[in-house]
Amino acid sequence: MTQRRAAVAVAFAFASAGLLLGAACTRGRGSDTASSTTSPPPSTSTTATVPTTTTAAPPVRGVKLTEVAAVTQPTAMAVRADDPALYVAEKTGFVRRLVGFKPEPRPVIDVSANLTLGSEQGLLGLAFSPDGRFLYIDYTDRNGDTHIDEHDMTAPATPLRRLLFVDQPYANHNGGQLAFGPDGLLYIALGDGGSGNDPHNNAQNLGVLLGKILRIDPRPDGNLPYRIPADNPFAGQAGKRGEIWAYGLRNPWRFSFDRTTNDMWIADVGQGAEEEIDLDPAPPDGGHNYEWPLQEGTQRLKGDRPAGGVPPVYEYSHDGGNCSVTGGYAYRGKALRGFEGMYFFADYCGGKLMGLRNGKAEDLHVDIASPASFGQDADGEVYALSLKGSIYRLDPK
Ligand SMILES: [Ca+2]
Repeated sequence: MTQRRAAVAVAFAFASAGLLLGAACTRGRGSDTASSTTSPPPSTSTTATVPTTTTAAPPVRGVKLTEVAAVTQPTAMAVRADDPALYVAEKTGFVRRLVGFKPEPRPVIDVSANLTLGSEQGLLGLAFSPDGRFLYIDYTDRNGDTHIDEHDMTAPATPLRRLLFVDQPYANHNGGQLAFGPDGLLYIALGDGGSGNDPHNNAQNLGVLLGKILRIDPRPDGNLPYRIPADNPFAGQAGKRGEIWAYGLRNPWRFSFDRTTNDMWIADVGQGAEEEIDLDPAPPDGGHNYEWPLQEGTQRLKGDRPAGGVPPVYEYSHDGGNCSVTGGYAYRGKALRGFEGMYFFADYCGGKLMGLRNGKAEDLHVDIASPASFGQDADGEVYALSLKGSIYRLDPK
């Protein structure tokens, strides 16, 4: 499926360019022989089905970008129930409310005094509780450690409530995505802690939170800041963290749920060679091992494939200037007829908008400067966020 030439020099060049997203940060593996594994498309996935539209209108000719807003270094976007505004996280520590795509002068949240701002650090994610009352943010503090805090939208003067603190051994691979699933629970992305080749083997260690996606009920339980759902895959198992939903991840910077099918899409940033997109088909059942650092994509890195490991549904190499996958959304809006169910993503360095469907990705011939993230509004329309400061809506060409 992919070319297998190591792109170490290219990777280093981009790594020095102030990357946000945890691209290559270590030596290549020389003449490693790639695993013979292939990564077949999920034959039973609901994403393989393209729903027909209810109208007879023809598909649109293509996608173009419309710049709708200008902010500072946007890293994430969210919408809130019964609120027409868009909420944007700025890497520098502000959550902005955009009304009619115009940022309000006062930020909703300001954690700018409590941040480190290395390339993969800062304010990295935000998500609203399904009822819109609470806003959750993910940021790295002055020591580079991860905080996930809760803000009560109905009591804005109340200090942030600390939900989760995770010590980060290195500056890179902090994850950052927050999203509520179709089950109403909060999912949290955490990278492997950083450096290269996951030196502490965090991603395969079910006793630690790094290198995972977590699933929690964020409301407190007595003195406990959150609850662990009893049906989490490792809940109640000795030596394993009950918060863990998925593991074997390097830096799952962005993940999302298909709002129609509930498929879970995970874009896991690769190291020196392969960028990967993983899929937990609906109903997502969790507990899956996405194989990092034993494998990078479908290439052998530190060991054999683990029993029950799940290879990516799509991977691409660093050839041609790619460096770091930015995951997006399966399209469920109305404007882009013919794109229903297509998973939009981009590469942070390559900058091309891509669409994945039925295991195949196509170049949509749209260039985005430094695409750090994507967003989805209440209607399912999708936005691309450029770290250079623009928010673009994906519109019909
Ligand atoms: Ca993997």
